[in-house]
Amino acid sequence: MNQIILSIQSCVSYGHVGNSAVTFPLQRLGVQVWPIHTVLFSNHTGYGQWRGKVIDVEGVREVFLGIKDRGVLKNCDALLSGYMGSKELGNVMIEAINELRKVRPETLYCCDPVMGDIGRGFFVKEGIPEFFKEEMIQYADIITPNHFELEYLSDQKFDSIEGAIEAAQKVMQKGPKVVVITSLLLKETKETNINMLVISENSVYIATTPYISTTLNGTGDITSALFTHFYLKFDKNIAQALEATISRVYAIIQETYQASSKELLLVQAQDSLINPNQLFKAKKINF
Ligand code: PXL
Repeated sequence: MNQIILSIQSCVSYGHVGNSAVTFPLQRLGVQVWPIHTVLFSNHTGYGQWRGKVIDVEGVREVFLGIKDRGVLKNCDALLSGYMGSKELGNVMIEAINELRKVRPETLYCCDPVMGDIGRGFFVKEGIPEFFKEEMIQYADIITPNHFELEYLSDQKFDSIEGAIEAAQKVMQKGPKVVVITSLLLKETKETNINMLVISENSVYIATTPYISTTLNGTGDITSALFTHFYLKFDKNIAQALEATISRVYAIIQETYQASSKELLLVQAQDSLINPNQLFKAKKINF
C-alpha cells in the first residue's frame, strides 16, 4: 500500500517552506500526504515581510480531529512536524501522535526541532527551545536537528564526528531512536563540506557533499520529509535512507543555486527526486 504521511506545518502561497515545501516532493515519490496547515502566509518569514494568518491552535486541532473522525488514522505511517509558532501548537503535535499510536502503536514520529542556526542564533519564540528539549523530543522516533540545534538539545558543543555522536547519544537517552544531524560542520572542512550524520542505537553513518553557500529556506523541511519517507521505505535502514535523502536534497539545492533562484525550484528539479544525477555514498563510522 501507499505510504501515508501526516504533516503538520506552515503553508505559504509564494515559494516553498513547511507543507509548501514537502507536499509535492513526497507526492512525486508516491507518498500520500495529509497536510495540516499551521499558518497561511503569503511567503516565508525570511523576506522580513509577509501577510496572512496564523491558524489558532484550536483550528489546527479541529482539522486533525476531523481526519480522526474519518476513521483513517490507522492507515497513517508517520507524523511529521517542523517549525512551530507556539508551545500550544506543540501540545497538538503530542496529542496527534498519542492518538495515532492508540490505533497503530508503530506509527513513526519525525520531529524537526526547528529553533535556530549557526550565525543566526535562535529565531523562534521564547520558550520553544525549552519545550522541544523538555517535552517534544521524548515522543519522537526520529529528530532532525542541525548542528546548532543538537548543541542546544545536548548542552554540548562539538566540531568532530566523535563529539557529534556523543551529543546525539545523550539526547537519545530521552527517547529518539534516530538522530539525523542535517548540517554537521567539522573543524577541518567547515568551509568546503557539509555533512549529514545519522546515529541510531547500533550504527552511525556519514555522507558528505560540497558546501553550497546559500541561505535557502525550506531545505531542512525537505530533508526531514525525505528521510522519513526513505527510512520507512528501506525498512529502517539508515545508510540507504541517508544516501537517498542527501543525494536528492543536494540535487535540488544545486539546481536552485545554478538558476540563482531565491526559492527552491521543486517543480523544475522534480526529475532529480526520481533520479538524482549524483549519488553520495554513506560511510560507516565505527565507534
Ligand atoms: O522552513 C521553516 C519555516 C516554516 N514556516 C515559516 C517559515 C519558515 C522558514 O522561513 O517562514 C512560516
